[in-house]
Amino acid sequence: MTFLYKANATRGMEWARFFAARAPDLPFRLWPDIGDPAQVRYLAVWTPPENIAVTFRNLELVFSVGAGVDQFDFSQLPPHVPLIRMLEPGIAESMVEYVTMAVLALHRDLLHFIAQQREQTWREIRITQAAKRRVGVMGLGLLGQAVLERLKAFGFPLAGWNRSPRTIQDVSCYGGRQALPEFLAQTDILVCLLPLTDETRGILNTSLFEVLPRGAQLVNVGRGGHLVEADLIEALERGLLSAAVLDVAEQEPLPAGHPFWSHPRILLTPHIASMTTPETAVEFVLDTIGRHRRGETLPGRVDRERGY
Ligand code: NDP
Ligand code: OXD
Repeated sequence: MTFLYKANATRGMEWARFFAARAPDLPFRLWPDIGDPAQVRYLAVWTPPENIAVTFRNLELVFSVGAGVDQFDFSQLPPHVPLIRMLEPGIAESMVEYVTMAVLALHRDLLHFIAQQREQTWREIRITQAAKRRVGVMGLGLLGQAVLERLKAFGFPLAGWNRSPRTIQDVSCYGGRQALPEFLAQTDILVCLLPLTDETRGILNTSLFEVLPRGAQLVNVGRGGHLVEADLIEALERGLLSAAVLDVAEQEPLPAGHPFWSHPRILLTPHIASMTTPETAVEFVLDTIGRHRRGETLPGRVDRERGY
């Protein structure tokens, strides 16, 4: 019986160390050293291997090493094998830091000041009070809620939009598609923390940007597929949006020559908003394996119908 890991190799070595310490009886293998595939009961992956069901015929659990699962083709996974997304605290902590950084950078016009510094221009821009900058988060799951909780400290008026209704103290919550325009119309900085599904693909597009207050700003930390990239460029040109912070792109790494590389109103990072922490990830994975063996419910189990 083995545990197979297929993701970032350097972090995989750390997983191996924590496995050896915490679960010495469960052999841990790093891709591509898969050993006997019939022995693989547990698989943790970022990009899934091909023919999972045929190659690993005795699989019991598949883990995503990230919080998102859109990289999986669910039809390739045996229906009886639970797919578990990563629920370890390191992901939320680093996401909270990143979104706080992005919202504050946009709120305090950082992109303007970077450009001014390059031009050796010393010019002030009036400060907008946090109380007058409305921040709205799309997706009130684990990460969206954690982000909103931290943003409360700055005094921004906060709102959130979600598929099903939510109640969060000091946050105006909007539920369902019909409530989206009302949510957008009062959002100056829009943060996307949705999962990528058939319903959310391309949601950040021209018609959405047109409902935001003119000159609104965008933070996309969900997935590149949420954003229609050409629509963002056009929205920046038309002044519908004034700036964007993007951590994700439709194609990663971003191809050479892509307009995002050099756009003065876009701050781009290479999908680093948050990262799974090996130590706590191993804790989570081992806890889940224990629960599975005892026939208990599995936190993080993906609902394949919903797509997340
Ligand atoms: P969760 O599953 O906890 O939350 C997702 C939330 O989105 C839920 O509240 C859900 O609503 C809501 N939602 C789903 N579909 C829709 C829809 N069609 N319309 C409105 N709301 C919807 O996920 P997490 O918060 O843990 O993660 C969110 C995403 O963040 C991940 O899927 C991943 O894509 C991205 N991510 C990006 C990282 C990065 O480094 N850039 C790192 C980690 C995650 P409901 O309550 O009804 O289920
Ligand atoms: C994740 C990610 O989904 O890193 O965890 O994007």
